[in-house]
Amino acid sequence: MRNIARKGIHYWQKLNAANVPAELIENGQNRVIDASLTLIRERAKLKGELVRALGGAVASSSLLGVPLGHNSSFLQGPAFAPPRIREAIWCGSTNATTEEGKELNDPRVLTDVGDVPVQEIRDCGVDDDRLMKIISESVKLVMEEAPLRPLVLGGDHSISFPVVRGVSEKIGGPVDILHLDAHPDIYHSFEGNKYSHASPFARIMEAGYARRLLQVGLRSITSEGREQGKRFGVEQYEMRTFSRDRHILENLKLGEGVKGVYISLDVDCLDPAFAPGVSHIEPGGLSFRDVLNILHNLQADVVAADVVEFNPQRDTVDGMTAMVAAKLVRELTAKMSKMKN
Ligand SMILES: [Mn+2]
Repeated sequence: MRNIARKGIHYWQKLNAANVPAELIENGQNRVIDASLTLIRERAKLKGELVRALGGAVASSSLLGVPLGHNSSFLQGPAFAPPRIREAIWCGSTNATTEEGKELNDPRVLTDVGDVPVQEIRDCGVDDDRLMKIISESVKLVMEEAPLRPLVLGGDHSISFPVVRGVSEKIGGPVDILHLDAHPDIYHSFEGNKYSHASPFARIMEAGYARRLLQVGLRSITSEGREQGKRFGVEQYEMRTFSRDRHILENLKLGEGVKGVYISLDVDCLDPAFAPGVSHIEPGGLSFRDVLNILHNLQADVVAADVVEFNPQRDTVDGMTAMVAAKLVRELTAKMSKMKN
């Protein structure tokens, strides 16, 4: 399972394949990529048409899975998260109403456009520069179908860079980002990988895709993490001062002067007591209610969001963290989706 990155024909050059024309591989890759984007485009189109025909929605969440785990520095299990989260969203043990009363089985509140077929694309030898572009493109295809707004299911945290890039390019300017995480994920690069799950916010900030970046829940931060934070003007809220900062964080107003707000939710922002199914267990985190208080009280026009780093291979046998990740998705859905008054 840990070797999913090495399946397929990534290393076909090493196979003494000099006689295989590069064109043959390239044409095949193009066909697979076209087919992948076509499926997302057509599903988004249908869901957009349905929501518009029903009428009344000004913003509507649509799930987009990005089952990618190979940019993790430790475990790759987040690649298997999207189907587990979907299963938990619709689990019969609870109802389909969010805490503030939105009905998830109303397509004007929540639809699903499926997954970017990450493993299938990588299996064809497509590299990360191109894969990241496909992810950005998929996000734009969802946004093309207003009032749909992408709610992305990771995947490791590396996906936030291409997702935010897609969002920013589509709305034509930077977003404000609320990022909940034990880690700042802002290393210039990690173990030589600029797309590492420890680096998405360095890529986002250097490209100017975010105006403000607020990081909340931090408790595993190195001196490089702090320096990079200063360099990019990041507002870093650490857990050690959470009791002091609580009042600010539970009364946030974001997005004034920009075209939208993005929320990136790493499941490990939560204390492992609430969410054991993550790759990087880091004690001393937020409670589930802390996170909900921050989200519920946030004043913002949330244009897109992600929930990342849930690792089903580390979950309890009864899938407790899957339910936790699913509830984060449900409450984010409620935050994003809006009906006409
Ligand atoms: Mn993290």
